[in-house]
Amino acid sequence: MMHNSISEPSQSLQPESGYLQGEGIMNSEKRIKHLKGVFGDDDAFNKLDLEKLVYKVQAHLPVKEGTPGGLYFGTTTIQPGKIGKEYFMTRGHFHANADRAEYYWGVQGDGMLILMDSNRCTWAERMFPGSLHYIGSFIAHRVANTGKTPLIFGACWISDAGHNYEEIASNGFSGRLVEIEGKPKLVEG
Ligand code: PAN
Ligand code: ZN
Repeated sequence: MMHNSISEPSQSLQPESGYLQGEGIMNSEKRIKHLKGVFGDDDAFNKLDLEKLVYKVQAHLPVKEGTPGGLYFGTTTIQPGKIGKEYFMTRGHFHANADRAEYYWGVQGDGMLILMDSNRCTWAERMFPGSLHYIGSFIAHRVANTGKTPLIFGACWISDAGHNYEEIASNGFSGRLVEIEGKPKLVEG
């Protein structure tokens, strides 16, 4: 049987800004106060305004978390800034089902996708408008804003991926992205 109906989509995505609008879009924010222990320089961290916004996430989560076969879609915006020498960045995570992959892509601004495998080997890929990043199985991922304007990136991940934040909260990444002589550099620690 055919349904003779043409409808408008329930959600929309502004291509320039990654902004999501419509039914059931989830919004969350991470301020300095939510990011204790994420950055290496505690003295610099403690001097900052606890309410300062570091990043926000918009997401469309059309199926219940953990459903096999579904997809999630999100936009993350990271403000420009540093804590000590380290750029503002996301907490970073492995997926709870660690073999679940994800795509990230750059929308606006300049950044770095920091990746770490299960042997704690860390590397980074430059992010820019139009850059495309396939984050394979068993790879922890976080993004730093290395520019002077907001860094916006898109993400698409599997609805039964889940998030394991504990591993990174306990052991961190093996490398940190810091600014040295005005340029981003990955250093031990
Ligand atoms: C992204 C991230 C988002 C925020 O949607 O969840 O960029 O980063 P944290 O979750 O590390 O705070 C994603 O990777 N989803 O799986
Ligand atoms: Zn992820």
